[in-house]
Amino acid sequence: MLFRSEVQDNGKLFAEMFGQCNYVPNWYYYYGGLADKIEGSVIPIDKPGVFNFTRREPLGVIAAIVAWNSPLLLATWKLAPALAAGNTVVWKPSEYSSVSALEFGKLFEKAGFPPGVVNIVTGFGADVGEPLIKHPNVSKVAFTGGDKTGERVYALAAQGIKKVTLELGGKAPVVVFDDADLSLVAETLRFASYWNSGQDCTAACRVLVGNKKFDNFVADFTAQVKDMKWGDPTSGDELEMGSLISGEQVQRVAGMVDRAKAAPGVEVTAGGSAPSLAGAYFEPTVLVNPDQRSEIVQDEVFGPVVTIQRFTDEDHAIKWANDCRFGLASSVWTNDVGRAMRVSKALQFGAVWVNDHFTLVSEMPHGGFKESGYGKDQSMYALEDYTVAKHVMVRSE
Ligand code: TXE
Repeated sequence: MLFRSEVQDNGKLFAEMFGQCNYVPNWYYYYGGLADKIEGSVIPIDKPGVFNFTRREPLGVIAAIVAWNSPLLLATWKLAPALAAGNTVVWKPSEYSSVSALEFGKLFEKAGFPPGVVNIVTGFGADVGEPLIKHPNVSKVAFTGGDKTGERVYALAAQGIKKVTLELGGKAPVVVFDDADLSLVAETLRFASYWNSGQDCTAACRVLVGNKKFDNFVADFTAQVKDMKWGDPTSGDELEMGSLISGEQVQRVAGMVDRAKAAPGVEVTAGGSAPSLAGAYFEPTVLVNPDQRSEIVQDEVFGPVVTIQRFTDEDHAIKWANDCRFGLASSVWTNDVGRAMRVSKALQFGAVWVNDHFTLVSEMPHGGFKESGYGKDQSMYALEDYTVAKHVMVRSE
């Protein structure tokens, strides 16, 4: 029921959701194991007769407000560490995808969580999300969503001086050097660019390729994309892409692609439009040579669209990769370890994969630079973000 509800809510493939449902317990397992390892420290000071220590304490009530693209997984990234740190949570799923939250909530009851520890409220952001943020008992807001909404959430939370973590949009560059294994890149991006119909903030959507291998890569990747199987998410396991969340999301993506196609020098090598099918579909699309300052390169599409640009040297690649207001995820493809270390240091993104893209694990921090927000989901960093340190000094003589 759980994964079916999410497929029906947002058009995700069964296979994707089935995988996520098998994946989500990892986070509860990982943070369940950390719940009794939140330590303070005894700090020696040069002052006789005084005993000095710190404690890490829970914040209280956490408002967890999440987006629709991976509702259960995004909420898990907040609930698991928040609960392990001793907080209670009020979870507001997106109005587009609330069913899986209500289904998942039943499991907390089944697991014996006392009433009031995990609470779920559904509804629109302005009607339910804003009063939740402003509630005097809410100590922290953990938000995942668009950058404009993130700005609004941040401003509201400031009124109560509440802690905030913001997981906002992304525009992940994929920097492919001439010595990279082009087939590996093309095969990996066939998944990492179009998984969840590209509606993912870490999606590999902005490819930068060195001069020498540019044409080969465009040909390889275009062949991969044209070979993709996509359609009705309930119609078979061999599919690689389902539908988008809604007709308006399709219109939004189509508008951005149409404006990009109209620009001089841009070539569409795969897809490029919404097929005449019932439902919210958009063809897996590849656009070649858009201008660096164009909307399709600078703004988050949040759809199955990949741009490919050519760079001349390492400095040029880094400059264009960083020339973006987002800073969530990125990848570098090279077999030169020195270059991999140099470029991963220079990239202004919260995650840099080398010869990979999209692998996310509970142990590693996930969170952005710049307008992709701040604070971390996952890892010990997230656990600490759901506690506060207290200093206690005891006169002992
Ligand atoms: O976001 P919205 P959506 C981003 C993704 C895209 C967007 C898509 O890049 O831009 O999210 O999700 C609630 N006060 N990420 O359209 O509109 C709303 O009800 C309080 C990045 O859903 O921002 C929903 O529950 N709450 C991410 C949630 O905010 C408000 C991964 C998000 O809604 C509100 C996934 C308000 N005024 C998506 N307005 C990452 N970085 O990991 C809306 N909401």
